[in-house]
Amino acid sequence: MNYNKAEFETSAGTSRGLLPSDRPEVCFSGHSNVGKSSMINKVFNRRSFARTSNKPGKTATVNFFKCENIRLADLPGYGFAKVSFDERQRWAELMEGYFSQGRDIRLVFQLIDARHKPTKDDFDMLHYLCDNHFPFVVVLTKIDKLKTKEREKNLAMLKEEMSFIGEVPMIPFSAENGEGCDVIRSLLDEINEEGNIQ
Ligand SMILES: Nc1nc2c(ncn2[C@@H]2O[C@H](COP(=O)(O)OP(=O)(O)OP(=O)(O)O)[C@@H](O)[C@H]2O)c(=O)[nH]1
Ligand SMILES: [Mg+2]
Repeated sequence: MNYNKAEFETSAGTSRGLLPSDRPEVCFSGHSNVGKSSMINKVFNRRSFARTSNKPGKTATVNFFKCENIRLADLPGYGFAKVSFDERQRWAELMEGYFSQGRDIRLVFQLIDARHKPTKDDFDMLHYLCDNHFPFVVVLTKIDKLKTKEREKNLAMLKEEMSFIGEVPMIPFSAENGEGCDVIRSLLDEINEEGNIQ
């Protein structure tokens, strides 16, 4: 896939604003601040294609991008405590809408911070993906922040904590130094080629 061909499509703040699902789609899910937008920027070689921030809760909308045959959805993060009740309701409506519309979701990139145990929200999301048979891979973000020893220890801990996902791949990733980018691109390339056949 030619990664330079990616372009921003639109942002949706409510489920009614979501684009119709008319092409193979991948999405980026995870806790607020885990690195979803940074990952998109790294994979697509852009500095601020998807907006990123130090402040959790930066992405409050579903942001759609397309590249050749596929569509990408940068999802707003979960687990951010300091938002109002109304804002949380809006988030829930948007995300429930996104996952229940029967969209042509070919792969969910489920991001988990490589430095910590998954949160309760992470576990809820992983169970949701398993129970509803969404195809997904786990991306372990911010791996550059771990020294070799810590890295080995954490990878073993994360494998153990998430053993219920079975054979689902866990991909160490860094938006800082690009580790794991090639694996992510080969997954995207495969889906892009599937999109060509139709
Ligand atoms: N060192 C390091 N920092 C990272 C990495 N990925 C993201 N960050 C930093 O983590 C912060 C949050 O990144 P975002 O990409 O905005 O996170 P997000 O998941 O999109 O967050 P929301 O939009 O709030 O859901 C930023 O300060 C990034 O620079 C990484 O792989 N390594
Ligand atoms: Mg974001």
